[in-house]
Amino acid sequence: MAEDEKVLDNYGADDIVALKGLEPVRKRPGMYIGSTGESGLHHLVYEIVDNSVDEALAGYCTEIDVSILPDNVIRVIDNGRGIPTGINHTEGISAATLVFTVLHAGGKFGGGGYKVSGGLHGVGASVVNALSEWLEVEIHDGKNVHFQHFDRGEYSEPIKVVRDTDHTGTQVTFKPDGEIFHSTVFSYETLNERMREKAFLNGGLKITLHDLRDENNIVEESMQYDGGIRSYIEWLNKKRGAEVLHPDIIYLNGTVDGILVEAAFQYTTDFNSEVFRSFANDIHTGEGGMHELGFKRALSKVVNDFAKTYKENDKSKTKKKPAKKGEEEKPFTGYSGEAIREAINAIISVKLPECEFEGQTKGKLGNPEVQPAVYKIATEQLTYYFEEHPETAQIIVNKAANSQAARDAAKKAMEAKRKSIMDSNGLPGKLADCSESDPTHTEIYIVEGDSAGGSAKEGRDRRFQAILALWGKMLNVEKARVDKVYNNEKLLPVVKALGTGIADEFDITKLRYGRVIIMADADVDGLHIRTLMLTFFFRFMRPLIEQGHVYCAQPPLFKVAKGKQVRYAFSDEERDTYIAELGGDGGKVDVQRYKGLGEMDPIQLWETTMNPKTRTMLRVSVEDAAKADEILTILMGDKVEPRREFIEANAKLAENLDI
Ligand code: TTJ
Repeated sequence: MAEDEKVLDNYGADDIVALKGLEPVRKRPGMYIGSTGESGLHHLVYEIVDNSVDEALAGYCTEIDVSILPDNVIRVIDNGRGIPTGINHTEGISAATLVFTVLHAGGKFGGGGYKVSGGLHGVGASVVNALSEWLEVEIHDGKNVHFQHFDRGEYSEPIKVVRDTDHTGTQVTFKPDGEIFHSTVFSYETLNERMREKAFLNGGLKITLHDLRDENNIVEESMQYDGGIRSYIEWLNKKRGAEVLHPDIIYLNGTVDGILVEAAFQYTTDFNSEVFRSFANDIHTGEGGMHELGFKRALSKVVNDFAKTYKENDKSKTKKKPAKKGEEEKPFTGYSGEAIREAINAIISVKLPECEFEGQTKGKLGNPEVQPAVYKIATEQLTYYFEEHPETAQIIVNKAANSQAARDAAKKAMEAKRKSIMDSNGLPGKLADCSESDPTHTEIYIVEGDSAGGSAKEGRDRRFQAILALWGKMLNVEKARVDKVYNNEKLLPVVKALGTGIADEFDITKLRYGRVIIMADADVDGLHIRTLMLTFFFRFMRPLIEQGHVYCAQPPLFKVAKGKQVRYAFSDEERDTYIAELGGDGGKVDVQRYKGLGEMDPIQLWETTMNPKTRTMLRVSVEDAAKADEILTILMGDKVEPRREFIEANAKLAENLDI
């Protein structure tokens, strides 16, 4: 008994040391786990699980069990060798106790091998201990169960044997500290996603996740993927609903200078996407880095080498047919990396003794030695794979050729489009500019359609009125994304003509016209273009609206005439008034309905819509533009409910809009 007390006293002294060592963690938790929000909370679990994954990587652990217990207590169990419990000679206390009480103690044990723990924040079990209201560890060494309890990182009793056992493994149970975390409620989904990723990245390892918080609704899933990252590719393709371009998933792996490299990829038929998912020591590197770079270089090299060989073989076969003059083939310089990667779905995973993470979000692998390591393994094995599977190689090379051709064609078309839109002054070719240049006097009419543009051009006062006719395919308002709209052939000339630039670069002092007037038909198409233009101004040139520069022209709907007497009506009521007025003496009154601006001759257009002395114009307010933005968003958006509500509320408009 006395001896026990003595031991206890010794540990009492260590107790203070342990607390001191972990004090900074409780003082500034964000420094160690990134945040004290959701992400930091879940990080605690990963930090503990990673220790078991390390044991699995060392080849001694095959199963990890993670449970969310009632009251949001977490329990992690593995079937590894168990944390060593013996006395550490330098420190004079149990190695297991050190793991939970000394910062970065994890690295001191079991040197060598690959460690996924000590990654992004690199903190280990002691940080979890410091940030837990309580934590308990049970170590099974095949004979005895060793147990220790901690409160906020402190212990008052040493690790001790509590019972017998016939197996080995480690179990850690902890309750995150409500004094530290904003919320201590775990998300099953978040943990499930991360555990699945771990299971894919460590093929064969079985991870089971249980949610035992609600006894009436127990949730549990076991994740084990013998195919590792190959299974990951398969799973991702299935989840995306992507069709594959070739049946086999290409897999490579190897080790160079202690760097373990694994990559798996498969092409899909989704030609707008290039998916790269990379990891370093199981940590997702969202910003890529040296491993991605090495892989991409290798892929380009091998695909282009094969493409060249195919072309040479092809040429030697068709030698007898000499190329026509002027059609001489250029030497093959290779497909671009982008063309080669189009439609790829790839995962790259490296494991190395120590990762350096850099970049904005520390999501980029910086270790320079990783690039040549990945490059070497990937070029060698991919070359071998292509030789062994010529059909797959051919599919991939053909896809690269097609992607390159499509890119070249698109580039050419873009270049031609740009040239046709802009003339030599950098102004849109379709702009009929005015002769004055003082923006306090000038105005620009943005007109939909060539015929209306023609009338406006003829009818205007060319001294201060400029006309920009928009042409090209009517934008599909429902489908067009506004960010894409910017590059649209309809809107680019507007940006250029106004001279202000957009978004962050918007500069009102560069505005070339004091009044920007949208002149569109009073029909559905006109409504489309107005909504789109206003949304565009609202999002990208808001000060233009705020400062009152934007107007909508009001073309008349009817022409009411009797002989030389002419009235223009802007509504049904007005039309009827004029009919009564002109027809008062019984003569024949002619009523013409304008279906579009194009139906008006230049003089009529000037008189009714463009002459500052006689026209009516509506100045667009920020509220008007915001409304347009809202309508466009609802019509384009993928949320069904607001769209249906909107359409129901605006049944008439919806009918007209044909949606
Ligand atoms: C270290 O090298 C000697 C044999 O045991 C190795 C070891 O520490 N294995 C180990 C640690 N397996 N599992 C853990 C572990 C498990 C959990 C849940 C938590 C922690 C901190 C460690």
